[in-house]
Amino acid sequence: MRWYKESIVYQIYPRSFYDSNGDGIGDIRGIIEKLDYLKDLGINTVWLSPVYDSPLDDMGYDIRNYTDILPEYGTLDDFKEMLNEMHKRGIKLIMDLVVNHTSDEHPWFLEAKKSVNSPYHDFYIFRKGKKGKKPNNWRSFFGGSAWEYNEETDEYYLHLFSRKQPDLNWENPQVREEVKKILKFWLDMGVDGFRCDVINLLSKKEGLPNTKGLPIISAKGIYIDGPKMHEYLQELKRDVFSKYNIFTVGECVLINPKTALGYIEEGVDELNMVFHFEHMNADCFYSKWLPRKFKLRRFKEPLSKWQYALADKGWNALFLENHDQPRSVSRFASPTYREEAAKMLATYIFSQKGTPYIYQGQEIGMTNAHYTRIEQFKDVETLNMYKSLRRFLSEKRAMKLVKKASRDNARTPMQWSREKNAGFSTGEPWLEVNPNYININAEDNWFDENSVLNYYIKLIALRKKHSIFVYGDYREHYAKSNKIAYYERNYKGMKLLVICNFTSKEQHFNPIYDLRKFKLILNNYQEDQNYLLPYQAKIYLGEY
Ligand code: ISL
Ligand code: CA
Repeated sequence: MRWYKESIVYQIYPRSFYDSNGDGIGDIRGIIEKLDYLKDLGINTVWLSPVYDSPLDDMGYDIRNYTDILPEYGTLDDFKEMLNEMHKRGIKLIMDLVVNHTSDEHPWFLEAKKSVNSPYHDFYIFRKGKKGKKPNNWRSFFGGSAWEYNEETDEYYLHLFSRKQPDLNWENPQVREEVKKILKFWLDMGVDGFRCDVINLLSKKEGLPNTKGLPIISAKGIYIDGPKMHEYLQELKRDVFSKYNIFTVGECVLINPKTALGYIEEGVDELNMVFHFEHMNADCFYSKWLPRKFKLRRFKEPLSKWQYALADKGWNALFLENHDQPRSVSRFASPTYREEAAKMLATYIFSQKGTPYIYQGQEIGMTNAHYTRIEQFKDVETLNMYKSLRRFLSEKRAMKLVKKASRDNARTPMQWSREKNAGFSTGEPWLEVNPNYININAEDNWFDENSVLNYYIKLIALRKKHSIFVYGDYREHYAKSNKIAYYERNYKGMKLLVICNFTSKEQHFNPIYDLRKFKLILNNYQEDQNYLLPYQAKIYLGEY
């Protein structure tokens, strides 16, 4: 059974989820305490962002030891207990697999950088500079050159992310063997799969040629979806993945459906599904750092394109948020209608065909951070970008961009209750809590029957009850509308209609079908007229 199709995933960013011991840092025992909350929400899979030993330059996406837990998060025994408690509740666990790079404090790198004769030197990508210049023109995703000088060997090493995240050399078979050992370590413990971090960056084109054109975008075929991607993934599948009944989702930078099918098409199954980011450009040009006004068509078009392209061939991963993206209600809707919009956005995205991913706090409609000073931000990308932006922008303008785009928008502590620090911690939180927790928190949501949380609970329950949500095929209406989103799903003589208003005005539209023949199974308002209220969302089910 392809169980991943019936998964409903909840992403936990452990540092900001729940602190069990008052040190201001979320931890594994904190997750254990909140498992009943997740069970009540109705999710059946957790994706856990990294809890491995790490110096935290990139908050855990820089791993120092792949088979141990960072002490501030807990111990391996805590981890095993958490896994066991999840399984008892029917919740599967997928881990974050970060193997494009390690931390520069990983023992392999500490050895590698000492000498060209070190057995670990070839675990990483070292190159001589060219006439005092960097080996090539590649740029880091976090700004600046992707090369850092290493004095001991008089070479540069490649880091597509921060300089504390040296890229592994996947050409080296020993690296691949080590990765397989890591995978087996966790899978043999009972872990149910992996979210594979920037997986389509593993293969770098031979000779590491310069990119020509816009940075990063022009890296397709060079270090994005490079020439040996299939070889590497096939090897992992053959030696590890195929031996377990697991779930894999690859995070893929700048990917299109055709390339994605190369990895995920049923029968190929190198990965079960991928995350693409095309709809994340609905309010920016290619990158969050180049914002523009949100436009519904720019949101719907890529999502529909993926729905049609994958249809019966592959499987979609559906998401609005993660730990790298600003909060969806702050980006895609008006703050006046925060609750209506949070429910509407959930209806729109999670009723499509694919596996839904809810990022912690999204289910109560959490918003972007309130920060106004750069000192309040902790994320390495944010701080690097701020420094670069300040070279040509005033402090005010740079801050405006940072406020909009920072990854810390998603990383403020989970808002559990009206208690001090939103009930996240009794100590000083590692990252400031958003003061709007007085109005936005899980406890109040729980007791309010019309809350965002209770809407998510209903939506998830419907998905479990009617298999049309999972298996129905997808057909879009009003594709060109910048105001409403409307699509249908069809399965075994049933039809589902999903109709959403993305504006703060009433919208009149032709419903296409005779709605009297359908049952309204979900509505984010009490009222039900023959037009749509601001940010209204409705789902109808009927035989057809
Ligand atoms: O977050 C981004 C831009 O703000 C993306 O470019 C992001 O860096 C990219 O999607 C890769 O993300 C993943 O790998 C990074 C890590 O920092 C992210 O948290 C992770 O999701 C490096 O491991
Ligand atoms: Ca703690």
